[in-house]
Amino acid sequence: MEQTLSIIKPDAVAKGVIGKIIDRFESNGLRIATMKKVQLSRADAEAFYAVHKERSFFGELVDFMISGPVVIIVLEGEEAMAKNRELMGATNPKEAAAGTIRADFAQSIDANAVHGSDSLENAAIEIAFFFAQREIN
Ligand code: IDP
Ligand code: MG
Repeated sequence: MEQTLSIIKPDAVAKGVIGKIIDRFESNGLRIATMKKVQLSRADAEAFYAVHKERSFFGELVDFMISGPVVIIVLEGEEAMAKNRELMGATNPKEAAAGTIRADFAQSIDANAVHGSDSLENAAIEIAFFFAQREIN
């Protein structure tokens, strides 16, 4: 069993598609191990996306991630990390395969509905960034 981190980003929360996105996970064999809806601080967003701090879009990304509440989810299941990335679709929704979360719910490369850990190593780091072990079940 693997665990991975998903974030339903402010655009998708504002659109009212939290339930529709969670349904994609549960319908595809991913279990919700824990979740919470939070407003990230600027410091939270900068720390979470620190790997991207040299990228040209870092400032925009942080501004976007704190523009409204997000839903942070630990997904669990067989090959959860790769399965979640597959369900998400490509970073740019215009390039995302039909039927993926980003193709169906996202408009642009910055407001792209969901985050998903990109490796098991990063999944463990990202889960620990947001949750204490006792909150995960
Ligand atoms: P991922 O979310 O598919 O893993 P990453 O390359 O890790 O994509 O980028 C992190 C996030 O940064 C993306 O989800 C998107 O919100 C934002 N982003 C990536 N590339 C661009 C860009 O070229 N312009 C604006 N935002 C971007
Ligand atoms: Mg990424």
